Amino acid sequence: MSKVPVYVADRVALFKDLEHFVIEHQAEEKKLAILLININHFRRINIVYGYQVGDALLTEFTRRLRHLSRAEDYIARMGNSEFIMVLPGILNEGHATLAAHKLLSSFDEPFDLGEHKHKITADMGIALFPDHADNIPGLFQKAEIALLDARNRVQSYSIYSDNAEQHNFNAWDIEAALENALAGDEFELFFQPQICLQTGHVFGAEALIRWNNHDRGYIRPDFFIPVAEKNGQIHSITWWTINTALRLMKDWPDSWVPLKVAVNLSTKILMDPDLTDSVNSALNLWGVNHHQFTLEVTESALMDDMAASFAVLDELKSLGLNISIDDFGTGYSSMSYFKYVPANELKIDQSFVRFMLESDMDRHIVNTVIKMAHGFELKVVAEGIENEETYEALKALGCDVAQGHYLAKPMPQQAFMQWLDDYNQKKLSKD
Ligand code: G
Ligand code: G
Ligand code: MN
Repeated sequence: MSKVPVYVADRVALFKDLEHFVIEHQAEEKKLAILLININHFRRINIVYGYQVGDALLTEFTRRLRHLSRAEDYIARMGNSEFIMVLPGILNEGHATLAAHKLLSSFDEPFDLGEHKHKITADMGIALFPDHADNIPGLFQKAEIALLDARNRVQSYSIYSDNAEQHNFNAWDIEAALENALAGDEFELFFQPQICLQTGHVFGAEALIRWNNHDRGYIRPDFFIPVAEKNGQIHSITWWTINTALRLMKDWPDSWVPLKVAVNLSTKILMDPDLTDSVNSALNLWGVNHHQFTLEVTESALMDDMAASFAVLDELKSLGLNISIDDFGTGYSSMSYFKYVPANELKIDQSFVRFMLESDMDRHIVNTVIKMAHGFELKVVAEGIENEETYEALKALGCDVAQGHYLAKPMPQQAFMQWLDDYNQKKLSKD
């Protein structure tokens, strides 16, 4: 068995080592591509299985990279889960794209890690010489920007472009833009449907904020929510989300059961002394039944200050609204206190659901969480369901509620109402 590739510890030496590529390419018409590749959620593999299995994954990962590369390509490990590939002598950008596709699709096949099978995903940023920079450090910088851009997309690779640089928020005053977003009416609320797995009825929807900035288009919440949490704007954004969700759900047509709406609550808001009163007032203002409103709190938010957060959730729950523990399974919390958690619902993190058919471990985790949650009389929501097989598997495991691209992506109010109508029609004709 080959050894785990060691890091390139000395970046200066690496850059020097790669300089000859640039010199050779200066003389010819050909291009040079730098690929920066990162294995997603690698740390979790080390945590769940241990380093030995993590190392086996790195070894197999490197083998796949080598298997698809040419003799003249250069491969090195840059960090814990980050690799670079240098592809000399390519003719155009299309060749780099082709290589990216080939590499990424080689990860579709689950990794055989001794007793376990595990499916991974990776992101890739690509920069080209001489198009994007005329020296090695410059190319690496552009590849980093492209990698950041790739993380921000559905497609998991990105070639550097000035457009990608717009996602480099160091170069953009996102805080100032965010200050203007509410007044400028730049926020939109999308809804992603949730279905009762056992009956097929619509359960409700998760409300998800979208920021459509006048200058830069859609900016993902992963980017701007942390900024808003730091500068305090998360408060006004949360109240906008809650009030908009309640206002819009008043227009939803009747379904089999009164539909629920779920809103994500930032950790920063959970400790707001006015939280309970404000939520209560908003529900009364819009005339929405407390049982139809759900607040999603991440598992890690609860861990920060368990006693305090449990007290707040207790108060909210006693008002009659629903509490859902979001991203469950990623917070490494201990099982022992779960009998005390003031919640109605657990949402299994999508990273476990996504590959539960390919990964024995993920399926095992999902099954265990469902059993445990039911033991504590909590409903279980699975999100990140992308195909029918996963939907059926979850149904067979006794999971309660389903959410994911297989059913529908998050969408604006009008599209959501249309979707509801279509879904209910289809269901009627099937029953
Ligand atoms: O919708 P999307 O997959 O892009 O969401 C990315 C992250 O942003 C998710 O973790 C989601 O919970 C969070 N998010 C989406 N809308 C809101 C919101 O209105 N408030 C808060 N605090 N987080 C949100
Ligand atoms: O962190 P939180 O669980 O709130 O994140 C919810 C986000 O997950 C939603 O904004 C939605 O865009 C995303 N999501 C939901 N279902 C799927 C899915 O099936 N596939 C992918 N890739 N994302 C999903
Ligand atoms: Mn959520």
